[in-house]
Amino acid sequence: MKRFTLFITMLLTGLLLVACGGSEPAGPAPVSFDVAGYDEFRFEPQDITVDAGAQVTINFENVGALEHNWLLVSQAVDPATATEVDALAGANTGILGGGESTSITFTAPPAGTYTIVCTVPGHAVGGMVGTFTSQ
Ligand SMILES: [Cu+2]
Repeated sequence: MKRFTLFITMLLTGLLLVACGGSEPAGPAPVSFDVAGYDEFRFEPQDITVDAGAQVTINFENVGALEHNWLLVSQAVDPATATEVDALAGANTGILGGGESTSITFTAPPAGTYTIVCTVPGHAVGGMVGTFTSQ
């Protein structure tokens, strides 16, 4: 009888391991944001908060007539002189003409605070900046 109990215990343990073994720990859920760029040198929304490591999609629309872009740079970079070269991997829409839109997807950087900026000369100084928080 004890052997039988042991056998059943081992069988159930085995089944449990099989049932649980296949599932990877779930990462943060993907997120997406619709962002508009305005000729009044602002983004809407201005600030974005995500989970570190999440897949982030930015659907960026230039609703103005001027050229604009949306990109993410380290806080060490001065927004006033930032260029597309400073963009974190994948976090750069490229320059869009008035009325154009595009989508980009990138992996949210490690926990910290980053700067959103439009690198068209004069726009960041005019206020076309925001805060991107990975948490
Ligand atoms: Cu701009």
